Amino acid sequence: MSNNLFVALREAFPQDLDAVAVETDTGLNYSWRDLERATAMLANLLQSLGLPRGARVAVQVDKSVEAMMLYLATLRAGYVFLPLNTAYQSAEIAYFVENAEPAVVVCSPKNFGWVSKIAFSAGTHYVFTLDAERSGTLLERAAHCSDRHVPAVMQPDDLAAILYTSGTTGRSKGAMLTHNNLLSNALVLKDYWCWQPGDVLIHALPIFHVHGLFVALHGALINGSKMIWLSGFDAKLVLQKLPEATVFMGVPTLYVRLLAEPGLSHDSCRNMRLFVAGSAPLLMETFTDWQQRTGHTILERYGMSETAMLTSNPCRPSDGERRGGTVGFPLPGVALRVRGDAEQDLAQGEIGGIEVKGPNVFKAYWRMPEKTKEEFTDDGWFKTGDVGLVDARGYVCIVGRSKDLIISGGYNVYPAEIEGYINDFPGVAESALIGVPHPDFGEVGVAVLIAKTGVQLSAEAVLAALKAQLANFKIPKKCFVLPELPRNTMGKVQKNLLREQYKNLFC
Ligand code: MCA
Ligand code: AMP
Repeated sequence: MSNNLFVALREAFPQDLDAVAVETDTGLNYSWRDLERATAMLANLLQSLGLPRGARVAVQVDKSVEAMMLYLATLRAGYVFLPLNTAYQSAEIAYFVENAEPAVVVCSPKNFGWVSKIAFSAGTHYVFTLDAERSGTLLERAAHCSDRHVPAVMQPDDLAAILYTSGTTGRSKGAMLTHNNLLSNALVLKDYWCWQPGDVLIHALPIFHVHGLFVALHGALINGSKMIWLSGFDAKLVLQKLPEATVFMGVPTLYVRLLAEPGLSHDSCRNMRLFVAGSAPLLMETFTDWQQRTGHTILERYGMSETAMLTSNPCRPSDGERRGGTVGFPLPGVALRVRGDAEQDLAQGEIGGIEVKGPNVFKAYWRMPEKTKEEFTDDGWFKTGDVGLVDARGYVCIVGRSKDLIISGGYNVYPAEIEGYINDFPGVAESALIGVPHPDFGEVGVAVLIAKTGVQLSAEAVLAALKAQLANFKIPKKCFVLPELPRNTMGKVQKNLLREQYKNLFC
């Protein structure tokens, strides 16, 4: 039996391969046979390149069914998929390419100029293009390949994907996820979330992160479920599609935006079975508003790029009730503990660092053995960097993070990275990026900085410089030049005081 994740997903395809597997918001229908043939052709293209075992395929393209097929083809061919946020600019891409050394890069035609320059100079031999209108050199080349392909035989611990998730200090780390990490999690969620015949998923998330690429996509595929495939989130479009679907997954911002739609009602959700939220804290207000407006109770779950899904509120009533403000119970097979600073196990209700173990927990960070060692305990538990507790009924509650991280609209923003860029701006002496509440994105970054003596700094100029270098979601929503920064007795910037000072900026 091959442990190739693709084989397990392929086995779940329905008998009738001519049934619709994906229906796009542009009115295109793809059958399961289309998925089978296209992934075979793309896998044959990849294998025709003579790539070494474990070769990485880095992809920075707009969301499309073909991009999804490229992911499945990479698994099918036995290579390692490396999805990259479409908002990343050249400095960010240069880092990922230098760190991961992909054998193949696939980018959008509009970025081919600068991406190919970075890739070729880093030693990548193949750069293809793919756009969201089904054109580009990747498909042109694949069109000549056979639509028959025997999936590569993989071992459970063979790499399937590398997902970059920045550390609180320094540069991004590549979380190495194996076929078994992903397959074990997909199978657990299929059962725990009661996927059933006839389920239809609205897929409105990006496919360069775990939520959209693994939790949503694997969920539908491993159940042989049709997907209504949106090229991006649009609240009105989701509302229009709800009566045709049964499952929706989103970050809290998506729920906040849907609640702002007058058409959201019990009636518009009458066909729906399950709403899942995660990637960032779901406010109790959103949880209760959703119940009142739709009659549905959102199922909140907790995961990480390093672990896929860790905990989940129950789906079936026999597993318990869904409780707002909690991320539910550790999933079957996941062990979770909360420990204090002295590495002692804490009793129920006590707040400490969340640590986990399980078949879903990643192997290591790519080519960073020291960083990997730092983030696992001596007895093999992964330190999530999240702070929380397990309450008297066994529900896990995340109350904060020990890692300096801002989660904005579901995207992670690492202050250390942004502060580095701000500090490089001429005339800046020091800076601090803090997260403050935001009604739409949940939390956004606000930058404060001090100028070198005698230098006049313009906050607008600093932001403009950042916009030219960094992905747009990382750009601080506000920037203030201050005479000084609050420090503790150790001279460390007191970000908690800054968060307090600016907490009402957007609310
Ligand atoms: C867009 N902008 C943002 C964000 N998205 N700024 C901060 N945070 C964001 N998330 C910027 C845009 O560049 C634009 O700035 C301005 O805000 C308005 O953009 P808007 O049109 O509102 O953005 P959008 O295109 O509608 O996107 C918002 C979004 C998107 C749909 C919420 O951010 C999104 O799809 N988020 C989901 C991310 C995700 O999949 N997370 C899962 C990670 P300007 O005009 O200056 O360009 S996986 C994970 O966390 C773990 C493993 C887990 O548990 O799942
Ligand atoms: P990532 O770095 O993209 O893997 O994001 C993982 C982080 O997202 C976790 O370590 C948590 O800090 C956060 N996260 C994911 N799901 C939730 C949730 N339901 N509630 C609060 N934080 C969450």
